[in-house]
Amino acid sequence: MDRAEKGAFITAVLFLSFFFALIVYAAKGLNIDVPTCITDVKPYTQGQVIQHAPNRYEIHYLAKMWYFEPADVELPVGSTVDIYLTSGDVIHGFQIDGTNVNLMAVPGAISYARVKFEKPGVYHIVCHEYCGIGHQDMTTKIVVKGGEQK
Ligand SMILES: [Cu+2]
Repeated sequence: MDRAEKGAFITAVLFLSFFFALIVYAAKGLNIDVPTCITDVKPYTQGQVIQHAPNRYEIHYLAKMWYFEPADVELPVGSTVDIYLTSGDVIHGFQIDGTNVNLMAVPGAISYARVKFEKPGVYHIVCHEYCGIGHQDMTTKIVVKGGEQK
């Protein structure tokens, strides 16, 4: 192997190892893992908000052409929320702006993510997977209230 080739090869391997190590560290050390597909929650056909304790919520989102259920949820600041997501028809996307929640709504399956809302404000949720003629209007929001308003 040419010396320059060898150098480029070693540099590439070092870079990729570094990136890979950081991703593993984020997932295992900081618990910022990829969304889970879960099997221990029964499929549901209605969206709902369940409160378990002060600041502890569970939201079952149902994505359908072309809306999310429940729509416009209000939560107190500091809430930790378990997000469950399924679809009533086709594949939809689900992204909560300002957080790293980015899921797919798959009919027959349930996606799961946990998120903590540390700051008050309006968190818009958009469908980012093409789902038909009304796709661009498929949004909802979570309004987080309380604490110090800026
Ligand atoms: Cu959609």
